[in-house]
Amino acid sequence: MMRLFFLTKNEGKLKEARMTLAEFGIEVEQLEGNRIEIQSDDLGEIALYSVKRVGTDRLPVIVEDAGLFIEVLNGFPGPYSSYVYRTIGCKGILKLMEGREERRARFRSAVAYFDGKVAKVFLGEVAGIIAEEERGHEGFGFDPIFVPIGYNETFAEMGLEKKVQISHRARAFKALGAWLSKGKVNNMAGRG
Ligand code: ITT
Repeated sequence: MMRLFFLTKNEGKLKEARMTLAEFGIEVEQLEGNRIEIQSDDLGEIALYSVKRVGTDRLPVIVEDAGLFIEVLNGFPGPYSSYVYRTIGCKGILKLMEGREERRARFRSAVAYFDGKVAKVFLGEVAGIIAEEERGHEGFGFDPIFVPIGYNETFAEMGLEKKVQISHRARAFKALGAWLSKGKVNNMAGRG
């Protein structure tokens, strides 16, 4: 069984990564600590820069940079989602969205992988709308105010199993899982 080391302090991210990669027979172990984050509008660039500078001998290592991009706010909070969540939270976002008809938003995820030589980034996103009020208690971050397209429940109402069918993070981690599985097959073919 393959094992990856995920540098993150976010337990919610860790759970979703584990659940998604388990389907590929990949195990995820948490590395605790801070990652270096540059400022950029591009989550892929942020994640790639971070992963190359983790400075661990526990490889392969992954990091994830994610964010909520609200259309009518020109993509805010985007790469600053973690900070905005800690400062104004879901309530602050709802306040900014008060009286607005246009409520489209998307979550984006960039998962970056580094094995000491090869670095690669995988992207995922999910479209939805910002709810009128907070609903639900599962998940983390902005889950109580995000309703994915085609659903009536927020991510916080639907819970983890349903969320990982469609989430930005699950999509990025699935792309990583597929790439790693393909590599394994190729390596075995090479050996044969
Ligand atoms: P690490 O850097 O330690 O991994 P973090 O939470 O600081 O954890 P980010 O910088 O990627 O990670 O922050 C993204 C923020 O965006 C996160 O803290 C949430 O507030 C929000 N967010 C991202 N994905 C989310 C999701 O699936 N559900 C709810 N909120 C999410």
